[in-house]
Amino acid sequence: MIRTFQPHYIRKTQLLDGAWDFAIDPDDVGRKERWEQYFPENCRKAYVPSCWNNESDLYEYEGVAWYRTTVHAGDASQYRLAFHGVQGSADIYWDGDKIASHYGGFTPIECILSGVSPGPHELVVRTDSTLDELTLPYRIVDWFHYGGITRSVEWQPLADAAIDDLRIAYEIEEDGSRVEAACAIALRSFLPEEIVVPIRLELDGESVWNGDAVVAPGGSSVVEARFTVENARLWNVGAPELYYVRAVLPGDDRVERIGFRRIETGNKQIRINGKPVYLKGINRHEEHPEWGFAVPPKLMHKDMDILKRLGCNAVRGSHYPQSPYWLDLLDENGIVFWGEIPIWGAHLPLEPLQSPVVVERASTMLREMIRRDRHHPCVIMWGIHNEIDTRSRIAYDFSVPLIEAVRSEDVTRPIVYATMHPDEDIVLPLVDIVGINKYYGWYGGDVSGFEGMLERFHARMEQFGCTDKPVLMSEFGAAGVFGETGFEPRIFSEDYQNEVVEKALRIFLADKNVCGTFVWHFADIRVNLRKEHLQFRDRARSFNNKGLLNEYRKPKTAFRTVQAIYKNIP
Ligand code: ADA
Repeated sequence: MIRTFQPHYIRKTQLLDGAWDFAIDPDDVGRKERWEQYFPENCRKAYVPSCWNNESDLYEYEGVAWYRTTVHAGDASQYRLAFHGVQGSADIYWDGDKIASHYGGFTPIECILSGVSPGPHELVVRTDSTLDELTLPYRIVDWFHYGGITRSVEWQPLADAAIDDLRIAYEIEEDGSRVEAACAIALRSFLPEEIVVPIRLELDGESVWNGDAVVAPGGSSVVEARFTVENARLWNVGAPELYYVRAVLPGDDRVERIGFRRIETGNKQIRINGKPVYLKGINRHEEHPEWGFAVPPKLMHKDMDILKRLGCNAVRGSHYPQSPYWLDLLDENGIVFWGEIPIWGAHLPLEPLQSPVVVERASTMLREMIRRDRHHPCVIMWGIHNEIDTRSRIAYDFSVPLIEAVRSEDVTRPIVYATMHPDEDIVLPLVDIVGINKYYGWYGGDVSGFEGMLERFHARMEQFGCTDKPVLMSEFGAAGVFGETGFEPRIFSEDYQNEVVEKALRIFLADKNVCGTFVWHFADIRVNLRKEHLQFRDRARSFNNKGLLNEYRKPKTAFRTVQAIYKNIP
């Protein structure tokens, strides 16, 4: 399942999920020679979607792999093929021809095929999960960066006139609930003659706009449709009011779900629909020891249930775009989300930030994430990077094009990043919200260090003229190995973790200039302890053990403490 709701009532969707032929290719032979020759001898089966690093013999494999399946086309002669997550570099081949290349892993790859004959066709994917100096993330990173086709693959026959995109923008009248919406409906025709396509737009099943589009032979066209919602029910934290917008053509349709709400920042607050909200948050990697990044919907429901028990109203999608299904669940439960891309900087030198390749990859990823997620009301801010060396001019210059990329797609949401250098950061003025990652009690001294750090940071914000900007504690915590308890709070015990998290939360809550906290982390995650990753040798069991839950979602002592604190915050 890609979404929690049905995105089409007319257009048929088939998921190409299942057992595909699979072969790893450590020497990249398939690229240099013909993959057709290479494939059959080495072939085994892999389930799509999944991560190969969850197979015991490929536990640590990083590199190239090939996938192959047969797709049976029906009567239609044009199709949409969409990959919702292929890790790293991906090349897609259809009957031997390369039809798409993509870099990323967490945003979709869409191919439109025309002139398709009925019957079987060969679909091949080459993917390369190698991390290096110029990849996102950089080669040293504090999670396990799994390889594979990690999200579902969609196959849809298209009508002769089909919907390419439905984009909804809206404004809410100041102090009111009247919503003015403008939709851009992008159409595509596969016919050799000019056509006039009648279009209907529905809001929750009621027709709100009708019109026609003239589409040139084999061309495309964008139509604007406007409608007004009087007395709109606004979406908010804990008030998940949602609307379904559906564009309908004679042979095709598309449903987008939206929630209307206004986000503002200022006076050190984040306001939704004019009211300040205190973010009771958690960082969440989309990861599990059995599924890697390919977390199934059932587990997402469980994660959601746990978050609600914890009393959370906010999630940071650390550190990459998370599944649309997860964002749908957040929309439906009135929980806000910080979306970000995998620029993880704690061990990232400055050189890659100066590379045009990295800037281009990051900007593209931001744009793709925003295009995919723009209608989710839960998303209230876009994160451009995490813990890069924001003491440097290079980091400043690197941030500028990323901010431009975000602004070119979305001017309605604030931009944020997480700093690990609160005392020396110079990038602060560029963004709307600043997150601080600090680990007093774990790295860098006693937990009481947070008090002085925050005092200095607020002074620094004033010095930079950022007096109005909201400040979040975007990461803090300590490792506690599940089941490790005793009478004294020994380092690495649940007791110690509990003590650090509790003291930290109390300090942040007492600080009027902090408008939210994101505990690091939701659940323990696998990390990469290969020999070049010596800096992570304190990760017992090959896990980052700072989860409030262990990797199988069993609560540690700190879970109950955070729960008691979060549930007490109005
Ligand atoms: C950083 C980083 C996290 C994690 C954490 C830790 O702040 O952003 O991804 O690595 O530190 O556990 O040290």
